[in-house]
Amino acid sequence: MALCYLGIGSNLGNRLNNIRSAIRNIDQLKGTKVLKVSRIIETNPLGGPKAQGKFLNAALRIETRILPLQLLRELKKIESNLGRAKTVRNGPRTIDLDILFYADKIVNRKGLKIPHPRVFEREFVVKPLLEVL
Ligand code: PH2
Ligand code: MG
Ligand code: MG
Repeated sequence: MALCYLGIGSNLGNRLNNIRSAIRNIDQLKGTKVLKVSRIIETNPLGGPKAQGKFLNAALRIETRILPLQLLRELKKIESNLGRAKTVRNGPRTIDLDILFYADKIVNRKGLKIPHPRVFEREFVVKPLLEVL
């Protein structure tokens, strides 16, 4: 089992439902358990198009047997099941699921960097993360 920390964000559609559904879906992944859920906070959008709406953000501590690259794939499946469409970088999204930390692993691939490279620059990530450490 690996301890792993995830960041969640949503600023499209029913943001609260999106986040709750994502958490339920993550908990239902094989060999995976959600151990702790942060409070859900509303945050101003950072980057992306000027006019996009505010985000709800949260963080999770999970334990999982799924390895990092497969976990990324599973999270992308959940994102797309919840209706996330491809959009512009940092643009509005129904749901965004990011791996922040995965045990003590360092991953440096094109599609996956762990720890998440911008964890410590982003208050909307750090604040919820501190609640679930
Ligand atoms: N995610 C981004 C870009 N900007 N801003 C907020 N407030 N919350 C986010 O989750 C967020 C963002 C890219 O993933
Ligand atoms: Mg993100
Ligand atoms: Mg993402």
